[in-house]
Amino acid sequence: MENHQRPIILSAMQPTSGLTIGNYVGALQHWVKFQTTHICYYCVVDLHALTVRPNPNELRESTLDVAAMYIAAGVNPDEHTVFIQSHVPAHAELSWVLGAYTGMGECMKMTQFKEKSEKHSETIGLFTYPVLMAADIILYDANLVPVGDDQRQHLELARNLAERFNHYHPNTLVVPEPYFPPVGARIMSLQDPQKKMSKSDTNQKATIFLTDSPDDIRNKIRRAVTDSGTDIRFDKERPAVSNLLTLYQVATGKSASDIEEHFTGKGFGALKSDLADALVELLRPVHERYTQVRHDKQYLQGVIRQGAERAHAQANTVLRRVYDALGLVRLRNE
Ligand code: AQP
Repeated sequence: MENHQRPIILSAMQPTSGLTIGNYVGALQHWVKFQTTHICYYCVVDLHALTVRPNPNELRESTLDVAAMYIAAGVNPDEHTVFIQSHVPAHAELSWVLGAYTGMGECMKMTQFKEKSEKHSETIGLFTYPVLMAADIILYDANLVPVGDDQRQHLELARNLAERFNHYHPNTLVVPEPYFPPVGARIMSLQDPQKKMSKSDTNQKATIFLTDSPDDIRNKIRRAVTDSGTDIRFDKERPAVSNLLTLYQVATGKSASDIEEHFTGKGFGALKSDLADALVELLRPVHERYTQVRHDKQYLQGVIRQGAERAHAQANTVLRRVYDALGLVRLRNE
């Protein structure tokens, strides 16, 4: 196995549409922080998005939207690798190998498989999605995978598959560790606090997109559902208010106790108005950079071309190691 100086990170998002404040809080903002301590691979997983059969023109656009948003949020593509999954065929190849080590029951019990099968057709793509995700991670010898709480089961499978493969073929794969953020690991829908905020939610009022205008943000926060009762504090029994407070905590960086003190004696109107202001400020620089990057087609193409080359080199090293361990025959000059 290669001996890198810094530990390696792999994480990714699906270009099923533009990114949400949930994606930002649960993952993207942490990707940015890890850049000083890790070697980072940040991927746009377009092959995963195929599982919900997106419109081709929309997929083409949103793949570039998501790559541009990584950079706008602060990912540095000069020092780290920003790439598109379909540009590196090794993802699909390793996924096939790992499929031979995955039990049917392991995929069957995945919550996302059950939920998405209800919304879309029940397909082999949705069923084997977590195996492809394991391949995404394992291909880069990733030590750490920063993700939101909804990815807990998928990460567990990736770890199990790496360990199982190593049991049959010792010292071949790095077993990845998940990183779940201490605050905001699961941001909930603004319209139904029992449901995770999702970029593919059909109710536009439920989700704040990173590209939403300040007016849109203010409107969506104003219309967000609240719980019964009037006091404003973190409380598991009152998930709507807790969700708004969590967003406020992330946007301001204040402690939970300072926030509760700040809102003592105030009503939902004050919470919503302060939260909307804080989110608008949080996203203002992201908006500005996004507009620049997304419109600079040549720059973006350069980033993903360079990313594809770097990712390809790393992924092929690991894939070759796997093929050798499995006994697949090399061509003479390889
Ligand atoms: N609501 C959320 N709160 C915190 N983190 C979240 N993530 C997603 N939603 C939230 C994290 O964002 C990363 C990228 O997610 P993904 O693109 O792989 O797909 P997902 O988890 O299925 O996210 P969405 O937004 O719900 O997408 P769709 O609607 O396409 O299924 C992951 O780290 C995820 O945990």
